[in-house]
Amino acid sequence: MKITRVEAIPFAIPYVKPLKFASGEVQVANHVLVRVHTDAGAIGVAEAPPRPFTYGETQDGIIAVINTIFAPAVVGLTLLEREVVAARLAKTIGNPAAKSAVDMAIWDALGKIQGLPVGDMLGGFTDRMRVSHMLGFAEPAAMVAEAEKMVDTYGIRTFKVKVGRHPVTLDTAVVRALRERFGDEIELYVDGNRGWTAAESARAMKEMADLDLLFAEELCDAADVLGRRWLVEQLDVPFIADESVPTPADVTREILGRSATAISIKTARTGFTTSRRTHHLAEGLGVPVVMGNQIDGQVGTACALAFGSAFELTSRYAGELSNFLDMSDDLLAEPLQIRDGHLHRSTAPGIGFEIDPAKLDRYRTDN
Ligand code: MUC
Ligand code: MG
Repeated sequence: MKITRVEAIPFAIPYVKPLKFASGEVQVANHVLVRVHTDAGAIGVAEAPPRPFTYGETQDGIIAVINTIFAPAVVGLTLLEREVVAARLAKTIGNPAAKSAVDMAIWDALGKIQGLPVGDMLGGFTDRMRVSHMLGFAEPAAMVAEAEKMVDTYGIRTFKVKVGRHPVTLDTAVVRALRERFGDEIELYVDGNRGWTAAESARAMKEMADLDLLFAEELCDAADVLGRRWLVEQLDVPFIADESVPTPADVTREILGRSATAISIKTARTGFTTSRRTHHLAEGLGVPVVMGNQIDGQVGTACALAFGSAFELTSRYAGELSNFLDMSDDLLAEPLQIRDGHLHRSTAPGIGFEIDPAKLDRYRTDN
């Protein structure tokens, strides 16, 4: 069960509908497929999505850090030494998506060798998750039309609306239009990706006070320490920390500092090993968790689904598992299917997906 090689393969798959939000936009999934080879023959697979506007990583940077630092650090270890892997990767600062993909590919290889689904190895709480869909910036009518399509085609009934534009009424009008169109048929929450100040956020939340929001996420920057605490104190919905909590220590700081009252767990930035720590911490602190999406492809979504379905706390709310629907294609031999608002995780060993070799050949950019 020894790790013999780690590959980092760049690929590019265009989005049919780019996602736009306050901190950036994604037109093409320029991700990195990570493959961990073992002496048992099993190959573990995961993907790393570079998000320079969130964590500073780039596609080239992810490949470089894996090839030059992470691969030499883990080759020779066994798949059971995941804490040794974590300690060695932690010696390098940052690079959350690169570290997470290596970690999840190791779990995938271990599951394949053991003949066990990773979701069961992690906790096995349920076999499915409710899906929440993210609505990126557009005109109100287009955002309502997209939500209608998601309700009609996939049965999705939870929507996270991207906000953070100026004037704030651009966004509050969208949320109002969605509530008017669907009534209490849908759950709604908002994510500002730090686009507003604390005062703008407070004003927007007052304007939306009658719209029955489930959560508000990262409306203003956590670096505005007192402003954010002032904002969070006056809200009557949980305030989710997302990009401000890439590590368990950040979760502790934000929650105990009263700058957030809920957290987003993203396997794309904390893998399985650190996401498990973050989950236990959230449970101990008594804060709600939402499984977030780092604008993942289907590989990353299968990872989030495996983790989210493993625990009661991470599967209580709908998980953000649908961004892949906006991509023109993907790498899986059997695409993920959202039905009746749910994604069911595979019962296959490992994370539970197979890469289609022809698709990888088509989209990889290193050949
Ligand atoms: C989200 O929840 O913020 C947008 C930027 C990022 O890093 O993740 C996405 C979604
Ligand atoms: Mg967010």
